[in-house]
Amino acid sequence: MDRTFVMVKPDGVARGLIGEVISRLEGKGLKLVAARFERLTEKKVLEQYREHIEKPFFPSLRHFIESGPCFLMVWEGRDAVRVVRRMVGATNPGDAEPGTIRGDLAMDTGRNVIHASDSPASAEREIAIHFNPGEIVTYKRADESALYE
Ligand code: D4T
Repeated sequence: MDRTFVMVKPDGVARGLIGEVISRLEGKGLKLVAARFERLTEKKVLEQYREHIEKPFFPSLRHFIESGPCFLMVWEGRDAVRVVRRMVGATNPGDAEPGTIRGDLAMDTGRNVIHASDSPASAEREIAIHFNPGEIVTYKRADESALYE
């Protein structure tokens, strides 16, 4: 099983979309293995978005992410990184397919509700930024034998 890092951004928190996001991922069959509500420090935002630091949109992205609490999660499942990215949809919500989280619930690239890791290597890196190994729990979902062959 793979793990991926998912974050409801401050716009999603302010709009009351945490439950909707969790519900979609749970319904798909992914397993929530860690979660925390947190207002990210500047240090964590710089680590999280390190590949974007030189980009023109970074100052506004950073200001926005630091503007309010985020809901941080780790989800587990077969091919979890790819599956969640497909459920999240394109970065620009105007291009995101209907049925995706951004396609259904967002209007603007700078307010696109959710972040999800884009590769297994990013997932490992991002999970380590936000969670200690001890915060990630192991348990069985009762429906696992019905979800996987
Ligand atoms: P995240 O990283 O938030 O899951 O988004 P994506 O993986 O889909 O998109 P990204 O890394 O290219 O962008 C990171 C983050 O920056 C915001 N952003 C992006 C922005 O505010 N303006 C922009 O022009 C771009 C490209 C949105 C997502």
